Amino acid sequence: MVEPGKTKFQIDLRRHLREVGENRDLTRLICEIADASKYIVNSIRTGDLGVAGTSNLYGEEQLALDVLSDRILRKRLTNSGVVANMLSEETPDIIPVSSDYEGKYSVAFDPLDGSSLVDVNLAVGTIVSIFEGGNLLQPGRNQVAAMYILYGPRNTLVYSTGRGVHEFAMNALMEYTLVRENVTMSQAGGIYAPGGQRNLYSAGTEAFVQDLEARGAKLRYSGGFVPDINQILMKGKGIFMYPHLKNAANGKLRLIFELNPMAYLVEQAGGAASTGSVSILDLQPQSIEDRAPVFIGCKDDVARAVDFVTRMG
Ligand code: FDP
Repeated sequence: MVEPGKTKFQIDLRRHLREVGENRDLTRLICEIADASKYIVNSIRTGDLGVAGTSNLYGEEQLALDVLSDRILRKRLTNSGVVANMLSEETPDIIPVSSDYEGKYSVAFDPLDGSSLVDVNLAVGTIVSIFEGGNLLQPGRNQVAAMYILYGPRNTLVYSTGRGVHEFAMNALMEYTLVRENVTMSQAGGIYAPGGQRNLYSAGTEAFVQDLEARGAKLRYSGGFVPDINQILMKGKGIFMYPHLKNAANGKLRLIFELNPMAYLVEQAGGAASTGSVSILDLQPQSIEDRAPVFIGCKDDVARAVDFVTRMG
């Protein structure tokens, strides 16, 4: 895909999408989201610390960063001309953009996941799930694309349209240029990122974690879903979990906004994502609010988690 004589760093996102043969409208949609992220980056760099209701130098009320990020994305998507419906983690209802679904896409997004980490300067991210047509309440397996943007020491964008998983980094001109093509995961790995309070783990999850530790797996957990998944995906090894808890049968993470897009990307890279019994991408959402427990990462690690949970709960 990279032309002889050209380094990978010269390929920007739009060109990459063209070269992998993506259609014009999906290319446009993904590039609009990438453009919107530049403004989110600026808001994170210069904005308030996520405290709604505070005022800036000029006495104007400032918006919490997650609310601001939501507005930025919504505006771009509304004006893109290729969106039928949108759904934001920030709002409880589907937002109709166009009644003509023909050739259009519907987009679910978490504009600023991990926003509670902004004030302590840890990495956060934007997560996006894309379907063809107008229906956003369908199994994640029907997604035609998924992506996230990680706002960390570097800003990176990872996308898949079902033709591999590709990583881009934002350069000094705020353009996304290709870093890695066709990211793949190994069968098993030595990292685990465990969400949720451990004393609330079920017997099966606790036994699984003890098994990981006995095998020498290292704890690598930031508390932000995007950086935690990015670590596992880019290192190509390990498992992230936010399991069913004694006081929360469905864990914490949201199916439509968080789990579906990440499961799509991880599966595209050769990994797996399961609730402990069912593949995340096969879940039929019942409502926008759905949550699900998740074990996501290397195939063998996820299979071992499923085995423990099946046997011990
Ligand atoms: P946050 O509440 O900071 O927005 O779903 C959001 C999320 O963060 C994920 O990014 C993270 O993986 C998880 O919640 C952390 O959950 P805990 O509050 O249980 O630590």
